[in-house]
Amino acid sequence: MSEISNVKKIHGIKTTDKATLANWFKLMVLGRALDDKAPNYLKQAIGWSYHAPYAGHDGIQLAIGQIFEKKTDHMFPYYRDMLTAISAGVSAEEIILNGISKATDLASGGRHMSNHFAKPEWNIHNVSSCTGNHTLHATGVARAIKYYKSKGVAISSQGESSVSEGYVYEAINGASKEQLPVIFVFQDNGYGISVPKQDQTANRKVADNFTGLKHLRIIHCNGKDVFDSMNAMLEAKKHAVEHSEPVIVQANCVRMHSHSNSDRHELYRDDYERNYAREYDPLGKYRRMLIRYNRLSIEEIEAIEKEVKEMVKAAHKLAMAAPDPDPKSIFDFVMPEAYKAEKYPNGTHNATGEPKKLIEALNETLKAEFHHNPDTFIWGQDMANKDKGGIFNVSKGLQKEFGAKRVFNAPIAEDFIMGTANGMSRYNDKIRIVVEGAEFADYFWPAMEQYVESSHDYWRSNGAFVPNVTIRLASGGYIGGGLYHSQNLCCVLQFVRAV
Ligand SMILES: Cc1ncc(C[n+]2csc(CCOP(=O)(O)OP(=O)(O)O)c2C)c(N)n1
Repeated sequence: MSEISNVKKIHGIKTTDKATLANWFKLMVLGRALDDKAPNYLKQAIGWSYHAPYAGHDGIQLAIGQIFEKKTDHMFPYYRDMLTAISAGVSAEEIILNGISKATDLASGGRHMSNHFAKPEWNIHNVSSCTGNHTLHATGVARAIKYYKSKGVAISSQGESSVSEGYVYEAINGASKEQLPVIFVFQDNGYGISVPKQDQTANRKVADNFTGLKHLRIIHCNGKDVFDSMNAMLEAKKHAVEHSEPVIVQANCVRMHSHSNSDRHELYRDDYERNYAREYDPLGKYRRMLIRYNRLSIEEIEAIEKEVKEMVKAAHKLAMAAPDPDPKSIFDFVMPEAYKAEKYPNGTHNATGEPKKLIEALNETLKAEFHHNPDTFIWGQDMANKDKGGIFNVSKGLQKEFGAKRVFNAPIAEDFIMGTANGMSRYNDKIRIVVEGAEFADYFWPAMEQYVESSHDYWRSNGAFVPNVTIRLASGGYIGGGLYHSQNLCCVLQFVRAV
């Protein structure tokens, strides 16, 4: 068992301070009160149609929220991260507004699935339900954090099973290659819905799958224990910031309840296992420790519990009175206004009066825009190679002129190319990104996941975020290399639709 004085300092506050310990307890009690109350909204047909209870993940979630600094960090919580959001400062009312899909829900104005927490103004980002794909966004925004020399970190959080997704590997490989300050938290509760983790990967701790990557620190902790989790997250942040390196935090948790309200874990977990998970209850353990080590008296603890009850009641009342989304607003924020191509009107002919080739025009426009806007970036496969200028010559001379930090090769990982563009453009509104989405248009398929994701960010965030990304794809040029070097992607997309 961890010692109560184990955590030294958090943002200059000694955590053995009674006030800090009491505040942690209050946040944990508040989180649980909402976690336990959420299913009632569905039973009463009010909303909260999706709820994934976090009970059993309390230590690590409290710690993620506590180390998050809204001025400098960027956070990507997953659907089970209710306490993470509360610990970061999201209020009880805001959690309920999200749960019951009100118009004033901060994450999406009630558009997104419930239990997907966000607060854009604090850089707590709205993530999709496509589990774990925000690892790419966290990596992308960490690229901006590093480029602009901010002191922050990006924090991505997910369960251990979704680490099986290829894009998670792409994100961690890319973060290690670029040495980016991003923390990947794996909250390991042993299951992906009903699938035990031994069906996901051979290692018992999925973080061990990444031990061979350079510039990557891996920290293991007990995600059920507040102090061990705080130590782990503090160390992770310190390391990521001081060394500009990614860190994986593998946090061992238990899932005290079913995966979600549409799952029944008694169908695949026996009584013994369910009791074992319940007995681990991190909140109960923390409460007992506070009393045993004389940090808070029973009376003080009960006063906090009473105060939280009142807070939840008041939050419920306010959230219930909040407006529902207007059905007429459903078509708002489907597509941002189309860009008007009027900035460079006179470039259709070269100096000798000949019409310009498309490749020349693209190359010149890119250069003009890179001069005009210092917050412009481009990356892709095989496009930043001295005098070669990419396989189609479009990027010729760009890296030489604008440097390797703004113009660079990406790994052969199309989803990474797209996903980190989406992520980096979250850093601020000035950033403009061009990606060569694939070496030939036909190879864009692996990036479809992030392409689709990016296409609904605007709607899903209720207009709060649109990725400022231009995708350039070359199709039909040079060789006639069926099946994969001469297809026009638009035709293929049409074909798929026709089927
Ligand atoms: C890409 C994708 N595939 C499948 C799903 C359906 N799904 C939702 S949660 C989940 C299990 C994820 O388990 P884990 O990552 O361990 O997180 P936990 O829910 O246990 O916290 C699955 C398969 C999804 N949301 N996204």
